[in-house]
Amino acid sequence: MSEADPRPGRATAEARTNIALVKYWGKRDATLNLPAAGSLSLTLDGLVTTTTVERTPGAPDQLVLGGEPQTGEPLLRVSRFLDLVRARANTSDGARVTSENSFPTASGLASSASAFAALALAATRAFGLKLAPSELSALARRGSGSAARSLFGGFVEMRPGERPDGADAYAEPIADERFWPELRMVVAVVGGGVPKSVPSRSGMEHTAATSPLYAGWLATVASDLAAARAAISARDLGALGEVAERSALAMHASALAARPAVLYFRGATVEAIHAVRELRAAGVEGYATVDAGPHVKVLCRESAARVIAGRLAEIPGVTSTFVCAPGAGARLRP
Ligand code: 2P0
Repeated sequence: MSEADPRPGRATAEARTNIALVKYWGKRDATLNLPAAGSLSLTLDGLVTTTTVERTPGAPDQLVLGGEPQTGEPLLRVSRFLDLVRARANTSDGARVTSENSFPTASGLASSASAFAALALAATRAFGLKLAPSELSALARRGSGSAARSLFGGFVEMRPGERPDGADAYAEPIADERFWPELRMVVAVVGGGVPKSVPSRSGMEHTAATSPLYAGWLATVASDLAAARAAISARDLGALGEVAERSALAMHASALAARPAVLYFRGATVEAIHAVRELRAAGVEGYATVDAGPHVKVLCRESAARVIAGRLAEIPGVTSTFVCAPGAGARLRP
């Protein structure tokens, strides 16, 4: 996070999305949004949310997303988040929040991670607060669990914490975006026009409440985190990729066993995972991960990214592909 000092009462921040290599799936406290276990992610370049927060004393909160004024649930969620900032800043001022994504919302990649990370940074500054990185991350977590990670660049680990108040549940950087510069994430967007999937928040709650495999999923996290940390420090793509692929598939296995099942895969999702494994067997090294939607993301080196993206683009149902490098953490903009 940079130290630029914006005009008082107004601040603009940008944040990038992140993809978890060891997934977050389930909470220990829904009110404070405390995760049941840790997670570990890579922040991506290219998928950027830019958010401006302007204090509007005496006026209600307003939210404009991509030029469109918002009402209902999106505005309420932002307003509830701003309440946390107002309580800390000891004010009742409203705010006008204007947010833009650098990527098309219709791509299905719009992310609460970059959104709440940018909002946390811009809102605290607009309201005159200067929080330590861990405090800012814990605050962003209240908006969205994955947002706690997007405050930092490169590899980031989320600590689930133990305290009931969540003060120790925040993310910390492990290695920044320059640590492993040849690393890439190929993103294969599956299905323009596919019906909207179950939001991750309700998908994880339902899985934790009903899946007989949920305990088994949780039992994988601690050892996967340790293996991922070791693989990162050794810059060992094979070891890190294996962890990423198995963590994603174990998360989805727990969701598939929920009653009724939470099924995020489309046909093209499965075909893309097969293609990644076949390419790998043929010497083109990549490892697949899938979040709460149908898209497939492939961890690989820059030297393999074009071949992997080209192969995935051939799969019917894959509507676009692009390649992301490791990205920087959230920062204020002048
Ligand atoms: C992750 N996901 O680790 C996992 C894997 C989706 C699948 O974090 O309820 O939107 O706002 O804390 O952050 C998405 O969950 O959930 C997510 P909330 P969030 O990236």
